Amino acid sequence: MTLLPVDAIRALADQHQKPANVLFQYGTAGFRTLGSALDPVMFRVGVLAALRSKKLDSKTIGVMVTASHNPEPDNGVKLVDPRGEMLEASWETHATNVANAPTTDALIDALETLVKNLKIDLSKPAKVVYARDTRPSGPALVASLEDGLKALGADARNAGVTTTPVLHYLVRAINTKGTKDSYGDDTEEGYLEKLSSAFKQLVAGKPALPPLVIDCANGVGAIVGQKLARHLGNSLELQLANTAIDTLGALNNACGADFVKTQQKLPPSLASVLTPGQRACSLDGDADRLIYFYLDDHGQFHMLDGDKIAALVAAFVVELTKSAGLEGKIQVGIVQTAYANGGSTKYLSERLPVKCVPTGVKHLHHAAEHYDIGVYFEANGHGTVLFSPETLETLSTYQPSTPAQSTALTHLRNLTNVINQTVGDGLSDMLLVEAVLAHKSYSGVEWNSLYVDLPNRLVKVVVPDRSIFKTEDAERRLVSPPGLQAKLDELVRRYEGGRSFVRPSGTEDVVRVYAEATVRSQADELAFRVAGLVYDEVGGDPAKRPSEFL
Ligand code: G16
Repeated sequence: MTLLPVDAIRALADQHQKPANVLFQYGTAGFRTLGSALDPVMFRVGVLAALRSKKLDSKTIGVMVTASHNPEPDNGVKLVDPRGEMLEASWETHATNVANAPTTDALIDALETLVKNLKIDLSKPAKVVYARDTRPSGPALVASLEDGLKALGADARNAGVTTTPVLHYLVRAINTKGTKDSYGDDTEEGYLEKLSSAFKQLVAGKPALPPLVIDCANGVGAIVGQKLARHLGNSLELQLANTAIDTLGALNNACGADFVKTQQKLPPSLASVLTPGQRACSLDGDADRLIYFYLDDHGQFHMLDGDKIAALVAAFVVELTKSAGLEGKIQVGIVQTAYANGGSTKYLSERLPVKCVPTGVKHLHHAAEHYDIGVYFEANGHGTVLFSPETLETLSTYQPSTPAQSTALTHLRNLTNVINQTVGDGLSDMLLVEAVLAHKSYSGVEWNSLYVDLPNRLVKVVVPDRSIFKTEDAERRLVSPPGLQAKLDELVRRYEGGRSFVRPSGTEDVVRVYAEATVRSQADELAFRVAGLVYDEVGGDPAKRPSEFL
């Protein structure tokens, strides 16, 4: 029987010791905190990734070193399962336990318990592929991760500096190589080729759209976006902005998808770039989110967020299934979270089945798998479209009876290739949106007019311990602290079209407050009043009470 290589683990673990009094948590998208605190976590994630691969019969596991939308001093790490999806939930608990083992001895005990309880066959080889974004703390953290992989003797492949969605793609491509489910060539180049050739076929014969401005958040999207632009040639002209990946402090700073979504305004750096009517979009730091926007003739800013993307894409997919003669055979459904704008939920649920799940791509992804074609988007621009295996089979074997049906079927097949079905992908989603706009001859104005957003406001409240906030009903109601939800209900009742909820963030050390109402000033006021309630509940310093509008 093969045993854990305890001596190798001990020797390397001693170089990555966990400080006392720090607690790590595998949250919404893995471990996320200050990059300077993550060294011991990285080592342990390396060991864990190797064990996960052994457990899954030597399938390749992915590790992504990124803190996505967070500010530059933060970093993070998440594990990717063999089909390119997020780590199975039960292993999140194992990851948290292993990360918090206080000493090397305790770590070895925790690993031995895990191997025993999960019956992991240690004689199996371990295969891991990893990548990082452009954060300055990335190289040192990758070195710690490599120590963890080395301790278990894993066969490790470094995919370098690339986007999170490319890493997800690589994991699935590696694990399906040479099978009937082959996902594409297992390189970044293979990813770019797959997406761009599907896009070119989708827009063939359509008038070229005017150039698209992409705010790359000064992150890795600038690198991969540049390569994508070359692959696209003249099928779509990309104008990359915010590409300063080497400027300290620039990442996600006053730019990027999170800035645009939360501030609901143009990144100041684009003020001199964007012309009225021109389409633009923002990626986030690792290019897994996408938010569109444009300025109208009066210079007024208009945002097209994840909800608007879902509405645009779902309508197109439904239209194509009808035109292909597949109506009734393929059911399209939508998955949203509590952050979905009330306007979008009303619009979509009048047309299609809509499900609401807790925040986090992993929750949306699993819910979307229950539909034949599942369109899932968080309002923050994180999402994708999933085609079930049966739907893919139908699309490949279906015999159209008219030329119109045949054309629609070809478009659907191309959509399955332009879309990164492993995870939300800013660049892939951008090609998807551009293809739909080209087909519909829509500018941002027509797209925006699908439905009207209710005014809304998102506020962060810093609290000493966010773990006291617990929710139910897909995070729409608080169960703890006791009594707070009743106060919230009472407040919300006073606002026309009012809706608000409170939840602890899984990626930042804050509690998030969302509010919407029929009128802008009321949405703002409601958000800040609810934030005030949260603040008082935890006994916050009255001098620092959230008070922007009160
Ligand atoms: C991550 C998750 C998203 C989630 C976001 C915010 O995004 O992948 O699903 O919406 O965090 O989560 P929370 O409100 O719990 O902090 P990203 O782009 O940072 O990876």
